[in-house]
Amino acid sequence: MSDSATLEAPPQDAEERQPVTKKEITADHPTWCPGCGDFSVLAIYYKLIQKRNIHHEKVTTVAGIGCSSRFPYFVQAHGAHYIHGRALSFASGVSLSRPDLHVFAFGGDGDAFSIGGNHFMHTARKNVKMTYVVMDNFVYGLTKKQTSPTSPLGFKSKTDNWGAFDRPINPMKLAISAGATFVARTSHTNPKHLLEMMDLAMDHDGFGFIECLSECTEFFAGAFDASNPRKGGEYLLVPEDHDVTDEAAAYKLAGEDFPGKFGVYYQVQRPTKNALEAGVSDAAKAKFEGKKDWEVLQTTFNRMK
Ligand SMILES: Cc1ncc(C[n+]2csc(CCOP(=O)(O)OP(=O)(O)O)c2C)c(N)n1
Ligand code: SF4
Ligand SMILES: [Mg+2]
Repeated sequence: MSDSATLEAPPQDAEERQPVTKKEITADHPTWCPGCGDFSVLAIYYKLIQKRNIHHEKVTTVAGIGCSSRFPYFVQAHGAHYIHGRALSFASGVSLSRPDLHVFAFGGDGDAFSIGGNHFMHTARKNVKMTYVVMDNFVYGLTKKQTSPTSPLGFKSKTDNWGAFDRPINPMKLAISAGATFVARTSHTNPKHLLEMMDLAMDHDGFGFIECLSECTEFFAGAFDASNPRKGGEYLLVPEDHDVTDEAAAYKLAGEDFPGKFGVYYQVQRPTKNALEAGVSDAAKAKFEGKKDWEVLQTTFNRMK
């Protein structure tokens, strides 16, 4: 008898299993620079998975390319380190075909709003159920300091050594206007707040977007000091009387001068693409019930002949 045949199958009922431990969900050791804000975001992601007791086969971590996009390597679960800017298209496929999974996508400001800007807009408007955390460091970190779509005017980089001329995009305004149904802002310097935002986003039935300021200590050190009380700045929360269902109020909040406010700007319920298409995809799955993947592919190819 082979070894594999003697292995016991893991219990299927989550109730019977031991709570998820950090050891169980950590994979490779992160390779970021010392002090990089992404460490704190990853630590909070582990914490969230543990807090919510999501076993590894129930979570998917998808990312594009960039320092921040290295997340899937560090999580012992399903995941994909996908093409630069295309994380959301891959994550959408997973979300639509596997409603039993929690789909998390991570990335940087370049991945999300430059090469991936189009996918961001369309995933938001389609309201595909997932949580998307953008670690915004206002620079391309992995490729060693180029101007990103969120770099402030005058930022000197390898692509703008005279200082950036182009008006930066505002991720919060972009998300709200594109149709995201949960839009929040947080920072790596406030892990408690970051966990709170991720918890809320995870419970949201729709496309949940979080802009998380995450300092690139190597190429844009001090970028977020104005929001860090330890560096003489102020971490101001969204006022308690802010109505998260008021789109105009959310937009106004997003227009405040840097460092702005932190918290949930906008949250509404709108049918997800997942719910709207469930009937169509269930019918397609039923049609191919019992067939192997290659047989499904073969059927499709045969139709093209
Ligand atoms: C199609 C394609 N174009 C360009 C690149 C080069 N590239 C890799 S990461 C990156 C930008 C990374 O910046 P960001 O998304 O902000 O992530 P960070 O490293 O700052 O976390 C670029 C331009 C690539 N890998 N693939
Ligand atoms: S280059 Fe910047 S973003 Fe990349 S690991 Fe280093 S500090 Fe972090
Ligand atoms: Mg970046």
